This record gives sequence, C-alpha cells and structure tokens, in this order.
Amino acid sequence: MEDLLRREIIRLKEVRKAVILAHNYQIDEIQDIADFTGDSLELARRAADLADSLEAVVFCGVYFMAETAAILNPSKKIVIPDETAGCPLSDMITADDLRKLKEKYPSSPVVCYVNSSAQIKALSDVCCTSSNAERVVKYAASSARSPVIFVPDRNLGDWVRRRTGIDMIIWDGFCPTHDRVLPDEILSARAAHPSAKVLAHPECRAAALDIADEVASTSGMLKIAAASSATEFIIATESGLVWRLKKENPSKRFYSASPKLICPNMKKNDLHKLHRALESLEPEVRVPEDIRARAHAAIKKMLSIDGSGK
Ligand code: CIZ
Repeated sequence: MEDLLRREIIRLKEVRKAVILAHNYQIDEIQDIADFTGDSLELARRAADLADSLEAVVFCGVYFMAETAAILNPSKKIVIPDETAGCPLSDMITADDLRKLKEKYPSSPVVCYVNSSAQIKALSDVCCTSSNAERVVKYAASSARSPVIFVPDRNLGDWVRRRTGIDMIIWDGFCPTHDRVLPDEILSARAAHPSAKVLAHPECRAAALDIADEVASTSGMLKIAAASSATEFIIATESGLVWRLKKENPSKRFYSASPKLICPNMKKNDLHKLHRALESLEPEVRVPEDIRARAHAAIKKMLSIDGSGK
C-alpha cells in the first residue's frame, strides 16, 4: 500500500512538473521521498533556483518556511501538504507588536529570525538563521549606535548576546519544542552514553546550551557529525534530524537528548497529504506583493552579509 502511494507520488510529481522539498525535521518517509532535504534557508534557496521547466514546489515543512520559498520565488506555485502546520514561535510576535517596538526604539536596527511570518520579515531590516545569527547581529550592530532589536526567539537572541556582548532588545518568544529540553535530560543522556558529544540547537535554553559540546543549527550539526572523529552524538534538536544524521553517517550513533523533542507541527505532513497536494496543487502559499517585496529585501540583505548562507 505504502509502495503504491510512493509510486503515485513520484508519478504525479512528473505530471505536475513539481519538486518536493523537505525540512530536516520532517517524518522519515517524507525525507526519503523528497528531492532535497535541508534547513529552511537551503530549501528556500533551492526553491529560488528551480529550473524553468519546473512549475511547482511542494514544500514539506511548516508554514513560514513555505512562505519564505514563496517570497524568494514568486513565479512558481508553492504548495504545502498541511497548511495548519504552523510555528508557535513565529506566532509569538505580531506585526503590531513589532511596530510598537520600532516606535519605542526608532534608531535600532531590526533583525528577525527566519522563524517568523512574512509580515515580520517585511518590517525587519535583515533576516537571520540559527547558523548566521551571530554574523548578522554583528553586522546590524556595526551599522547603528543603538541596541539591536532581535525577534522573536529569546534563546537564540540570548545566545548571540552572550557570544558577542552586543546590546540587544530581545523579544520573549521561544520554540516550545526546544525550550522544554532540560539540562538534567541532557546530563542523563550523557551518563548513558559517556563518550557521546552533545550537539544542541541555539533555540534551547542557556542552561542546556551551557552543557553542550557544540551549539549549532541543523545544517551545522550535519557538518559537525560528518567531520568529527567522535562516533556517538546526543542531539538536542527536533528528532527528525536524527533520521538524516543516521542515514548520512551509518557507522556513527545518534541519540535524541529528550523524548520531548518532537514538534507536532513538523509531523503534520504525511505521505497521504503530500499525495493530495500533488494531485490538486493546493493548498497554495501566497504572500501579498507589497509584503513579499519588503520581506525579500530582508532576506536578500542576510544573503549579502552571509554569502555562503548556512
Ligand atoms: O532554519 C531552520 O531550518 C531551522 C528552523 C532550524 C535549523 O537550525 O536548521
């Protein structure tokens, strides 16, 4: 049955001239059938570089990621298998909240984490990802004398502030999946696997980051795991990445730092919904042109600061 569904997905993909992009946190079956798996920036770049012969992108991730792909590539149809796959972190700040903050600190540059809505990106000077946040904030600070406004993730903002000493006004948002990982859970995982290296995502709390061996984005973790002489790793980020880490490093072992590291929104897309999305090319993700153009400027600014992206 599943095989039939997979074959149908591959057939429809050809018929629709579509490409399937999947985030590193998607379920295993989706990662396996996708044309490309990556973090939100890598996926958005793929979406922006599509061959002219392709007409649609089925974006398997959460809404803001598909929106980022739509911002970068207005000429293609961007479809998401489940449009209710939202991001509580991105919902923790509204455009009004950010407008008020900008009024309060009119000379402060605004840096927004990619986990934000198109409206928030449109109100920001520059966007960042978890791997380039430090570089982007340093750039923003060098271009102004006022503190840098950072939205919406307090843990990533705090991590950058602690690394750089830059004066920052940090919004109090958080990713519920990463924020609930407790240092004690990491310590127990380490006790069970004493030679494992702990890799933690900067969306985790400071107390968890402080006991990690390395703090990295998902693309950073993939690079570290591949290059390291260590053979065991405890992974403090959403569990979907463990699948890809194992696949790309079959001789190494990976353990999730906590059973809580499952994002319910990332797990909403499945093969049936992917099939339906390919069949109907719905639900489509659209961004109004005035917002898209301004959000695009904030993303382009990031790319110019960090030419290599993630
Ligand atoms: O940028 C992304 O895709 C996210 C949300 C996390 C990461 O570190 O890749």
